[in-house]
Amino acid sequence: MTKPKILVTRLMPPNVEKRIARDYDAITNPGDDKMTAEQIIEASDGKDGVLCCGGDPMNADTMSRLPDSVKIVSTYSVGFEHVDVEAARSRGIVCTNTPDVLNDATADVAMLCLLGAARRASEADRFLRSGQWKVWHSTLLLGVHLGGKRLGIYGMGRIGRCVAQRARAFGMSIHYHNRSRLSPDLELDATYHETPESLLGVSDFLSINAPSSSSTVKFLNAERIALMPDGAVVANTARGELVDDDALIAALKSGKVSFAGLDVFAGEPKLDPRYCELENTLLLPHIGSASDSTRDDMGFCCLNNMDAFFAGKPTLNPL
Ligand code: 8YV
Repeated sequence: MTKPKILVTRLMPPNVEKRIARDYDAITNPGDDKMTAEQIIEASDGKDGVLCCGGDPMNADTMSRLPDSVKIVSTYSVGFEHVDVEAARSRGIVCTNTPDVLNDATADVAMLCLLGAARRASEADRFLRSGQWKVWHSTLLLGVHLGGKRLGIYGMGRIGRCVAQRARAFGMSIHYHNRSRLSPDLELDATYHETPESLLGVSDFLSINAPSSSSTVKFLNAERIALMPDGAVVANTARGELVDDDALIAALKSGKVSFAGLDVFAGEPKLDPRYCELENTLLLPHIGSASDSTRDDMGFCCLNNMDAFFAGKPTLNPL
């Protein structure tokens, strides 16, 4: 049987590359440069499918210009704001993503952001490395305690619920806002807030876990930050676009927000340089899903979807 022909826009982890080489006739990207829309369209010539990554320009224009041979676009990400699913559908192209396999890894990094920011991990690391640690004293690098605090989770989907599970073990009480209230078996002891404003009013800590969409862009703006308890801690492992950077930076400077742990940035890999000048930020280069097994599982998830598609079966994670 001839192998399906696919384009893989970025270098994959070795275990994923091996499976691609075994089961597909693939053009891969050993140089690993981010491909432009033109390059993706050109390299898709004669291909049956495209395995793309978060941030690849799979917008309406690209979808409209992909060769007719392309029947499936499988993104190596759970977020799919870069994939114009409607434009794909209008051309009969099936799209899939990678839900679930990265819930735990991303929730771990959300806790890293909450805890690392509140306990000043990156500032403490810089302090030590730069030779400033001369003597212990009782008020050295005091942070904010998590236990007994209220954690507001904006977006109580699969990842948000994994954050809640971890935060309970830290002694935090869980509050959340979601498009709709969860069923009791998923909500557990968490308190539902019908509006983001109500949630922010009780968020000593805030974890942003909602997808990027027209209704969530700049969710965390100056008006909403003003509703938060003084000295709140903010973590974002979802998308940078959900934060109004001017507003958060002003709040970090005034102390309204005491600390922020950020794994994602609007326009990344570029970020607002003012974040780097602030001591009260912990900044990570979008490593939410970056554990060895998770990145393999994301690749396998894409390939499971493609395998099913090319076997004439329904895909597992259709968008
Ligand atoms: C990825 C992500 O690092 O899955 C997502 O939506 O944000 C991350 O897991 C990235 O998008 C990989 O393509």
